[in-house]
Formats: sequence, structure tokens, C-alpha cells
Amino acid sequence: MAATAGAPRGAFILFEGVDRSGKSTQAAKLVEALNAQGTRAELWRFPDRKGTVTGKAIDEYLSATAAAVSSSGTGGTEGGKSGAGLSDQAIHMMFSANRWEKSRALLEALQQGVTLVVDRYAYSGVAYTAAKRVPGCGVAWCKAPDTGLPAPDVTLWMALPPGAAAARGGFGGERYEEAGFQEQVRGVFAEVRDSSFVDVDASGSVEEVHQRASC
Ligand code: DGP
Ligand code: NA
Ligand code: NA
Repeated sequence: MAATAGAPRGAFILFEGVDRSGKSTQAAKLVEALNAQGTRAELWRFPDRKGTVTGKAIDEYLSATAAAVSSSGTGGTEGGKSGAGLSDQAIHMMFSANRWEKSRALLEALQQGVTLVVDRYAYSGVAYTAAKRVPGCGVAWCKAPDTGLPAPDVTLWMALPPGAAAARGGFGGERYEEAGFQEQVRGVFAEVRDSSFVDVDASGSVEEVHQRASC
């Protein structure tokens, strides 16, 4: 697509939150509403599991069952799926590289005037790894590989009381989808939030949250 001369830069709107906080639903609804009002907007998500070099390994890593993970050790090749047994450090780099793989296209879209509504980004990157409490992999270590990525204009934080997300319809069985771990993730998000963060009360109906997220 040719760049429109003089088109205003699109906005980079990020949704962040723990699993089951409603990010994906709300991000999709916001894109729909923006397009309906004539704003060119696209839904992007991270990790981007398709169309990236790192996406397949990340998908294998997230899909691996707890049993398969504990028997594979670190760097194993469980079931031929080399992503499943990646070490915490290696998968951290994969998630970051996944964002870097898309960073040029992301900037180009913004420059062409497209507003990007993004479902997760580097704050998730820091929160999910730091929440593992692996020695040597604190917040500063976790932030390092994402340094220099395009920054969001606003981060809509899907705010829910502790336990509320887990109580919503259950987790899907992917790695990380466990209530205790999610509380640790929430704690790191609270520690790393910055001036881009705006809290959205994520409780109530999809329509109620949509009204809050779009004003
Ligand atoms: P989602 O498709 O949004 O549910 O994300 C998949 C899972 O991966 C979810 O539990 C959050 C986690 N996740 C997302 N981004 C990152 C990241 O950069 N690093 C790590 N370690 N986990 C992430
Ligand atoms: Na998930
Ligand atoms: Na989601």
C-alpha cells in the first residue's frame, strides 16, 4: 500500500492484562468501532504465532503440557517439537524477537496512518518471564532485549480484582494458565507499569467494558 502523503501517523493502542482479562475481545471490538467511525485500524497480537520465524517455536512452547515440559528438561526436543523444551531464557528471547520481527512493519503501518490496536506487547514480555522468579532474570534483565522497540501511545490496562480473571470461564490449558502464576504476573505488571498506562475497569459485560475502553 502506498503511503498517503501527509497522512497523520496512526495511533499505537496497546491492551495489556493477565490471561482471561478480556483483552482480545476488547481489542477486536475497538478495531470494529474505529473502522465504523472511519478510522483505519488493524488488530495485531503478540506473540504473532503465524508469519514469523519465532512464532512456531513459541506456539510449541505455549502448547506443551506440564507433563511434557517436566519430562523434556531444558533444551529438549519433546515429540520433535523443539520449542516445547526451551529454557526460560531462550523463550524470553524468542518472545522479544517475535516483536522485533514485526517492528518495521508496525512502524510502517503507523506512518501510513493506520491505527494499530495491539493485543499484548513488551509489558507481557517482562511480566511473564519475571513472574517465574528465575535467578538472574529479574525485571531489568527481562526488559533488556525489548529496549528500543516502538513504544505504544497508550496502554489500556485491563484491571480486574485478584482471582476474577481465573473465575471467568477457566483457562485453556496452555502454559502459564494457572491462577497462582497469574497473580505473580499481575504483581510484575504493577511493578513495571509506566506513564503510558490507563486503567480500564475490566469487570462487567463485554459491552460495558467496551464503552470504558473506547472513551
Ligand atoms: P495470549 O495468546 O495473548 O493468551 O498469549 C499467550 C500466552 O503467552 C499468555 O499466557 C501470555 C504469554 N505471553 C505473551 N507474551 C509473552 C512474552 O513476551 N513472554 C512470555 N514469557 N510470555 C508471554
Ligand atoms: Na492465553
Ligand atoms: Na487473549
